[in-house]
Amino acid sequence: MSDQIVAIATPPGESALSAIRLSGDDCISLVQSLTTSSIGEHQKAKRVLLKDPISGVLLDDVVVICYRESSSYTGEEMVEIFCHGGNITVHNVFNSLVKAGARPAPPGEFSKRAVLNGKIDIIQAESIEQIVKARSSKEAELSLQTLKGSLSKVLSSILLQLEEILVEMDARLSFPNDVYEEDSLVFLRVKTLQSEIQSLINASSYSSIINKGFSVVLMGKTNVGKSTLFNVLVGFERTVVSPYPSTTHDYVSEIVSWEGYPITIFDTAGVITINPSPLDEIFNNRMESLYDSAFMLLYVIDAMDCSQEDLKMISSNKRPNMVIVVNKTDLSKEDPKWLSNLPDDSRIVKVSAINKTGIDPLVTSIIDGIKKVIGQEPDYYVNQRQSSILVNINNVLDRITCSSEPFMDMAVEDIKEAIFIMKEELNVSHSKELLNDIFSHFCIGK
Ligand SMILES: Nc1nc2c(ncn2[C@@H]2O[C@H](COP(=O)(O)OP(=O)(O)OP(=O)(O)O)[C@@H](O)[C@H]2O)c(=O)[nH]1
Ligand SMILES: [Mg+2]
Repeated sequence: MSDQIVAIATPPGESALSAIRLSGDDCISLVQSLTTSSIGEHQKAKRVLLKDPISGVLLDDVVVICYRESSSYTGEEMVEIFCHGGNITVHNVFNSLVKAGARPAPPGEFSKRAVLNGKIDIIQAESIEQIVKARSSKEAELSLQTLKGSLSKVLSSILLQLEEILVEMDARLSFPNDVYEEDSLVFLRVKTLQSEIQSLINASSYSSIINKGFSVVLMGKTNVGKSTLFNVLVGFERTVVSPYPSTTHDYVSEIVSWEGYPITIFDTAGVITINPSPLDEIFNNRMESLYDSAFMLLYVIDAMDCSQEDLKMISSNKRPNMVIVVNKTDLSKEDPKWLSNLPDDSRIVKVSAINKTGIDPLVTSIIDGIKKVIGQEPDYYVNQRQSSILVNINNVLDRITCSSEPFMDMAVEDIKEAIFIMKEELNVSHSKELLNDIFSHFCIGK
C-alpha cells in the first residue's frame, strides 16, 4: 500500500497554468471525490469542474489526466491536474486535495517512488534533477542521455565485469587443482576495468565544467573598445561606452550560450599602468584576480594605438587560452606594423566592434578554445556524488593492481568490496538513507 501524495509541480507566481501531481493507491478516486464528471480513463485528458469536497465551493475549471500503475512516472496510480496559474486558485485546489486525504509530498518523493518501484534507477533519477537544474543546453543534453540510460548501461557493464572477475577468482581458490591461465591475467583484467572507471571519472570533470560554465574576460588598456565589443558579444547595450578613458570601473558580466556552452563574458576596467591613482590600483588588483581565474582572455588592442605596454601585458598574461583582438580595424586600411612583434603562436582576430565586423570569427575562436580544452564529449553526465563513488571503487581496486605481488584471497575481498559499493551506492540495490539523502535535493513535485 502506498499513501496518496500531492504536490504543486510548477513554480509559484502568475502564469497561465499550474500543474498538481498526485500519486498513490486510489488517488484517482480521491480526485473523483472533487468532481461530478467521471474521470479515470488512462492517459486521456478530461476537462472537469473541481469543487471543495467539504464546502462544495467551486475551485476551478481544470484538465485532469489519470495514469494507471503500468505506465505512470512513479509506477503507482497517478493524476495530473492542470489548473489556472497564479497564487490563489492552484493553492485552493491543492488544499482541497489535502482535505480529501492526500499528504503534501516532500521534495523528490515522486522520483523516489519511481526508483523504489523500479521505473527508473538512481542514476536516471539524478539525471532528471540535472535536467531541471541545467544551466545550458549542453548540460541538459547530456543529462537527457543519462536519463535514457547511457550511464546506467556503462555502470551495469562494469558491475558485470567485476562479478565475472569474482567468479574467476573464487574458482581459483576453491579448485586450485584445475588448470588456469596465469593469475596475472586476472589481475590485468582488473587494471583494464580501472581504466574504464577512470574514463567515467574524467567525464565527471567535463560535467562539472559544463555545469560551471566558461569565463571569457576582456582585458586591455582604456579606450581600446572593450565595452563596445562586450555589448556586441552579449547582444545588447549592457554597459556604457564613451570616448573618455576609464569609462568602465570594476567589471560587468553577462551569460551567453554559444553552441550550447554556457559562457560568462566579463567587461573590465581598462588597465592603467602609468601613474595609477590609489583608486586605479584597487581596480587593477581586482581585475588581476579576474584575469587569473579566466578560462579565456581576450586581450583587446586598438589597431591605431598599440604600445610597448600592450606587448608587455600580453607576454606577462600569456596562456594557451588567449586571443589577441585587434579592434577598430575600420580606422586602418593596412595591418598595424607591430602585429609582427607579437609572439609567433599568438591567436589574432581582427574586428571592428563599432561596425560589428569580425565578430563571427572571434566567437568561433572562443568556441574552438572551449572544445580544445574539454576534449571528447562524453555520452553522459557524471555528477560529483557518482564521481566520488567511482574514485572510491578505483582506490579499492588499486589495492590489487598497485601491489607487486597481489594475493588471490585478499583480491577476492577487494572485488567484493568494489561490488558492494557499486550496488549499494550507485545503482543496483539501495539503502533507505541513501535515497533520502539524494531525493531531499529535488524539487517539490519531482
Ligand atoms: N572607430 C572605432 N571606434 C571604436 C570601436 N570600438 C570602440 N570605439 C570607440 O572607442 C571609444 C572607447 O570605447 P569603449 O568601448 O568605451 O572602450 P573601453 O575599452 O571599454 O574603455 P574603458 O572602459 O575606458 O577602459 C568609444 O568612443 C567608442 O565608440 C571600433 O571598432 N572602431
Ligand atoms: Mg569600458
